Amino acid sequence: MSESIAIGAESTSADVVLHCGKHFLDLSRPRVMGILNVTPDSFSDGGRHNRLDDARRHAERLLREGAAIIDVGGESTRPGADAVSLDAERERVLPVVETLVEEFDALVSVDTSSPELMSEAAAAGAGLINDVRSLSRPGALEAAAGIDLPVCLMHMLGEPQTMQQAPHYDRPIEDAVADFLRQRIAVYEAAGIARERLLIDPGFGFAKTLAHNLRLLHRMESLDALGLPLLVGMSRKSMIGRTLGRAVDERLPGGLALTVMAVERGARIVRVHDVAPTLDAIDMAWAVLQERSDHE
Ligand code: 8Y4
Repeated sequence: MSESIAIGAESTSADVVLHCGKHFLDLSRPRVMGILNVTPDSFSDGGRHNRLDDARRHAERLLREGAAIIDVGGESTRPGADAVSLDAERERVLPVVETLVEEFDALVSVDTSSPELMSEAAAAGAGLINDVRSLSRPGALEAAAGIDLPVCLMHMLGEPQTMQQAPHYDRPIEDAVADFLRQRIAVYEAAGIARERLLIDPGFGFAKTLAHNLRLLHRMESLDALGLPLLVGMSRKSMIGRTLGRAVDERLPGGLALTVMAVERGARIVRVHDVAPTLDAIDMAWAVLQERSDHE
């Protein structure tokens, strides 16, 4: 019988356990983050109670299908979407965070750029901060530093409203993204946010052309060099729509292919709409990848 000897982990970000408030998130294998939009363009617009009811029902399904995290967002970051006031965002997001924490004991991630909402969501029991603007709003760094939760640091240039107006990089996209993340990590650390609290995300679809997005996924292993757990969000995005010529509701198979490629390149959290099929794709890919780490 041949012996397999476990040698040190190949990836520096492997075997991390993130401390997310009262939850521990074991990233020794890839996990699924389920998307819960509470924007007016999602679900019913039949007032507060219906909205909360719809959010609760959808979250229950995401959790039942195996999501480890629920990402709750109240601002649409689609190019061209209207800016949302703090009051409107707060009123959409906070009741949902409270409900998911109280009723389901869920690990909730709050998708916001607002420092006030970060603090309030943390007080309501959220376990992770997901800011696509990487704490660039005034007061956001300080707010996040004052909250003892992990923070996802995502690459984007400019604002969601305008970021897709001819994005251009003078260097290979993966180098530009890695440098941006490196610089931001230094800023975060200087502000008192420990490296151990950080996740990194290449920001697929944010200030990137189709060619940028495809290349960035292909070269994503170069971001692993930063030694932090990698989160990716590609679910239903236009990189699938443009490549395959598919409408938003026809992008799942394309998304599953991207998920498998991301997991193979080190992704430890995949942010998606379709949890059950994504988890199957991840579990299948992961089973094959065990052969790599066991026998190298
Ligand atoms: C169809 C459906 C077309 C959704 C586009 C979209 C990311 C993220 C978003 C991401 C992290 C989106 C909040 C954009 N994307 N957070 N948030 N990473 N960390 N667009 O890639 O889903 S919103």
